[in-house]
Amino acid sequence: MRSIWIAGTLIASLAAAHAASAAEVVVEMLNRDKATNTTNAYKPALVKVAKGDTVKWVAANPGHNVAFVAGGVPTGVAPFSSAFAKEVTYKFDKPGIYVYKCTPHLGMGMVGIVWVGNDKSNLAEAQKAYVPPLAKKRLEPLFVEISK
Ligand SMILES: [Cu+2]
Repeated sequence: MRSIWIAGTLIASLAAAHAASAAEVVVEMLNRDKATNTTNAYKPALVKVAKGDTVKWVAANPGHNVAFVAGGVPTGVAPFSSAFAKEVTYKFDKPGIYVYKCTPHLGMGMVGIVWVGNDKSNLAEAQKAYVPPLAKKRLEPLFVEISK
């Protein structure tokens, strides 16, 4: 439940910070999130941004990347996959829910969501996008947070 609380707090603070202009939100790629004792994790796993904002994933630990999950992003968004162990940025110009994964650690549950512009229009599709069981389990509380 702690992770849900963290995500909720983050959403509240980001919403306040994003009222004015485009911003950059940082997500860490970690071998272990010590706060939650979760291995192979994005921190935070759920970020809420405004349309036009950029997310920067920093390679706090090497060996990870960021790749959109097929069917887990708004219609018309091109596939995206970053290089391993490198910081990467992506500018979110289209509202909606973006489910992403770490290519080598998807089976270990390394997934995250960027939620853009409060848009839930692809929620059902994003929930149906295939990910292995552990990843699905980690996405569940994030989808609950978005569904509120
Ligand atoms: Cu990884």
